[in-house]
Amino acid sequence: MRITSLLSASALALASVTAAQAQDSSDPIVIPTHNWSSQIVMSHVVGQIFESMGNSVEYVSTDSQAVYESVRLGDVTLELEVWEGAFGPAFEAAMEKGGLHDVGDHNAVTREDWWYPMWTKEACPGLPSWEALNECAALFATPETGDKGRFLGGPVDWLKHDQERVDALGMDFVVVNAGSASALWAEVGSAERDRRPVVIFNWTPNFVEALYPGEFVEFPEYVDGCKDDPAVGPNPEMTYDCGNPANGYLKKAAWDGMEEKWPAAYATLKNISFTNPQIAEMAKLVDIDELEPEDAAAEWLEQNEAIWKPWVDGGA
Ligand code: TMO
Repeated sequence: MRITSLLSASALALASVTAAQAQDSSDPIVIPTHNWSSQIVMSHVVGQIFESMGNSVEYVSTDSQAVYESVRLGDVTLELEVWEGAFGPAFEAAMEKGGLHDVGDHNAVTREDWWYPMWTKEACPGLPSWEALNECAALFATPETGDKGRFLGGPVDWLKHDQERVDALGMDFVVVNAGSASALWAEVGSAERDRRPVVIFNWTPNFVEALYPGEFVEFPEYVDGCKDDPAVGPNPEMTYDCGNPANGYLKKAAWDGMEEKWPAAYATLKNISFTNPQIAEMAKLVDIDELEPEDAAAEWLEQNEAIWKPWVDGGA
């Protein structure tokens, strides 16, 4: 009798501790959005998951490099797409200062680099080697770039250091930065009509792979140090003489204070893991199907309950 009541008393105490821990703050969880579609849709997918758990959520559109400083300071709560190629250095620098941490990887392999639609290779058959691309530079010349080839890079905040790479490898190319991701897709679309050779910045997972067969240019392989140590890579005097990682990570990051303030949402965030096809699908819902990001997220959640519901139920 005594043992039973003792047991149930401690079971009760345990239950109430668990309940107290699972109580999330009513303050909004602040989720940053950037300038490419999968990240915006994924942010709304996760935001709507948090709302389904009773949390309140606020979205802020932010610079994709400066966001790591904002997460570190707790001004925004988390970041859902930390791409190794574009954001690895900013993420790692912020972690060294302290205030944010790695909440684990998505089940995805990423690559971000110079890319061409397949018809380009008919005009420049030595592709995908970067040396072959460079020998074909004149094929990519435009009035804007004179006798050099034009490489259409992404918006500047993705900080790809393309010009440094062109300089370090002695390439006959001029880097032009697109104002938006959609300007990249417009370039491929207009080149398709007369099968004009183009080389642009692209990445995977993305919707593009379903629409245009293509390949990444093969640069000298990425190795640690090539972005900051001149001695590393084929040019002993310059940095950035390599491609981006061909098997890059895609991580989630959170403000260190998130777990204490929103323990249930944090537990769910830890469980969240999207795959390459799921991420490409999120981009497709906006870039091909032309849904608004909120609606794309709602649609994704409706079609994929079996994937995300266990992240919530198993989350506490
Ligand atoms: C960061 N991005 C996926 C656009 O390369």
